[in-house]
Amino acid sequence: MLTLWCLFAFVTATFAATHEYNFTVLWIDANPDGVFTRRVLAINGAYPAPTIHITRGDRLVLHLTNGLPSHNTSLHFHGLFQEGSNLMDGPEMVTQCPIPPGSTLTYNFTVDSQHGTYWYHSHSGAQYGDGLRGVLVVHEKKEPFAYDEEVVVSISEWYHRETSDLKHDFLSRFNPTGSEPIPQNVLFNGSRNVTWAVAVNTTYLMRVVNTGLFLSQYLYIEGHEMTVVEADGIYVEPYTTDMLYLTVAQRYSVLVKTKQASDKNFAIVQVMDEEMLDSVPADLETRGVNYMVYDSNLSLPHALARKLSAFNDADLRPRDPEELLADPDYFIVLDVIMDNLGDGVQYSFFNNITYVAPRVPTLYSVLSAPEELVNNAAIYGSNTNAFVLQKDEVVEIVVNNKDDGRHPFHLHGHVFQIVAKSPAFDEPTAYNESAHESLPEYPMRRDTILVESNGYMVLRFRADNPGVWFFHCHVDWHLEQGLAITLIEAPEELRSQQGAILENHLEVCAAARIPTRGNAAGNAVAWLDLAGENVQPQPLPEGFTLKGYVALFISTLVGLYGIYSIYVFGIEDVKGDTENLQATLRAILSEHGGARVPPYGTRGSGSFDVGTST
Ligand SMILES: [Cu+2]
Repeated sequence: MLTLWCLFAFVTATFAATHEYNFTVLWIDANPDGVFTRRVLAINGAYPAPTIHITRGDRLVLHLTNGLPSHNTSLHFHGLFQEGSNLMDGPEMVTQCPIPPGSTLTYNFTVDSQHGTYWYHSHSGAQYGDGLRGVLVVHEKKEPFAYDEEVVVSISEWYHRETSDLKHDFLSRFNPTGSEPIPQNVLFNGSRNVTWAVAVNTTYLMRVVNTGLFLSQYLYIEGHEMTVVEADGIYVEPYTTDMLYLTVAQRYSVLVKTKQASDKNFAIVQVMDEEMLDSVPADLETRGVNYMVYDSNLSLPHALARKLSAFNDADLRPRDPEELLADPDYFIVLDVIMDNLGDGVQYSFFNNITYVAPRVPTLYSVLSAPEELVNNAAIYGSNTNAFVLQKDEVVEIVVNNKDDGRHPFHLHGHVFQIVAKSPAFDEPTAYNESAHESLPEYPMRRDTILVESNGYMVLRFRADNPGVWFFHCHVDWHLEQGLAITLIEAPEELRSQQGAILENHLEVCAAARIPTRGNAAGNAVAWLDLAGENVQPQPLPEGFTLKGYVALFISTLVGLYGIYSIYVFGIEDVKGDTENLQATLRAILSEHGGARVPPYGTRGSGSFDVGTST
């Protein structure tokens, strides 16, 4: 047995490769949509960011240097489980400190149990929308589907303004309805009007990723069908469709078979999900048209408008079916609402808590806490929406969307089973277990899923991956508004697995002046004392505050004074008019032989009497 194990270790060590990258993030000027030149985030001076290809079992070592003058950064590898490497997951203040300008942080991990299409992006607010995002493909030595060539496609929306400016205006009391910034365009592989030269009679594996930060998109190729074979890293039974719908962060791999003849070129059309926009400006181009080119001597087609539709991803069937996780041990029921707090800004809430980052990254709190307190959610703060899970528990997350917008939710460190997913409703409709007679026997799994307007969804997973994992809306405007919870999964196992924080990570925190020990308030002495922790703003006051009463009193006084002024000056005018009129009348009458007109005021103020003529 030992010999066998040694042989296995030898084989793995021989064939597993290490891919090492040095990425320096910088601003450069670029014009991705061909309309407007602006600063974009580039890696080593190049935009768009490169696609990383590795094979399952390989190690990825990525040294990320922040070359920006004034913004922090970070990197998350979306969809990767980071089994045993939670410190490498990337979201700032969850598993690491933000990387300040001039600092370098090394991400170093292996991908042992996953294959398929993933992506990497900054996890510092909405920053990746400026360009710090790329595709990451984990190849399998032998894929379970046949194809001739592979092509990677990223789609996203694009803004002409930088995300930090947009965020400033978005999270503002001057935007009390929380209207999300409206993008100017859609991009295809970081550009527009892209041409893709294809060969006849060829099967392409097209890996599609929505690397946007806000809008879902529809995608179709005129005259061609697409056979879905992978969703979010899960190989699925082939499912043929003529249109894809991808929320931000979702991925599909599709097989596209080209035609026998090259007598025509075809449009590849991407369309924004307009329903996610609060308003659609008349001049907004919601489509992007790219081209599948069979023959470059032939003209490019005009794309026709199509009825947009999305298949239900819960109907996909994993190629390696996993039985429904029955009888959950731990239930998390989350109600989504949007509301304004006392500063006038609109926030997003899970159960009336809007996520506010702690003073110490939550993973570091787990690693530095006294043993007896690691299971106590209180030390992780009152505004981080922290839930402590025990190893191997079956966890059920119910999301009841009481908002009339669509939200794509993402869980770090896992794929979840889609146990229930409702359609959209006119009025908020919460999950009601008794309304579901049967649950799927072998549910679809993925890591990012859309909850419909006023609808609900039910997700389950086994807490078998110790770590601090974020669960949040991937519309980054909503994440900026606080739509996130923190799962602290198997903290005791996590501590023995991760050990100490790496020296390099401590250096980054020191440079960012962020403590690496203590509870959410940074208190490493009195662990249950959270004085000084970051909290959400006070609620909007109910009824009148003292300030309100003072304002009411003053405005009442001003109002009364106004009425008094109208009375005084208004009557004076009338008086003047009356006197003038009487004087005119007297003049006319005296010209015509005279008549008696009493002087003004003798019949009472404000009235007059012309008298009787003689
Ligand atoms: Cu959202």
